[in-house]
Amino acid sequence: MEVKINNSKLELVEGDITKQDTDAIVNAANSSLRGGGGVDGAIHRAGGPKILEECLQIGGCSTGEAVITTGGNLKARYVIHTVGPIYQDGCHREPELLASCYRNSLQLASQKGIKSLAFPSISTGAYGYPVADAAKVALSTIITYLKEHPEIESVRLVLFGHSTLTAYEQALKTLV
Ligand code: AR6
Repeated sequence: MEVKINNSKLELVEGDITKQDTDAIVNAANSSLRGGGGVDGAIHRAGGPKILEECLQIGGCSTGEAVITTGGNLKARYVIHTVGPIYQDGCHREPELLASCYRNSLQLASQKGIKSLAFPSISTGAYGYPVADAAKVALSTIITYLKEHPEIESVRLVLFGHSTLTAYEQALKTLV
């Protein structure tokens, strides 16, 4: 599924984020930036040790914030590492913190002259955020940003598995 937000493209695809040819890919990291499982593990495996070296130099990242490294051996030139909230019950600032992840990642992209980026579904794996709720937060935050920032030409959500893709498609239909 693909929509236009002014002149920018927003697309939803099923796939593996490590294979994307966008200028940057976004990692769903943890605050230590020392790597982990899920999408974090896949990015470090595919990108090689250079990314972890840079992460260790940065030293850490708070929930809702984002930092940037080069892309190592990946096709993408940069990896933006952001730390999603661990879902408790939805009443512990989870939506606000998840929105910050997307917004701060997009702001870093704008600052670095990155024109295309790919996001995974942040927080909906190990961190337990219900996918339908996370999809609404992710897409509404991205759409708001793209409306004000035409310098970002394309945002791709790379969803792992068909049910996650379907949840994002349903959320997007209610927003555009
Ligand atoms: N490409 C795209 N999406 C993927 C891939 C991939 N290669 N692999 C998994 N996903 P998660 P979180 C999906 O757990 O919930 C790590 O250990 C996955 O199916 O990667 O933010 C970190 O170090 C799910 O839909 O991230 C943290 O400790 C989504 O990516 C913690 O997990 C996010 O799942 C972060 O948890």
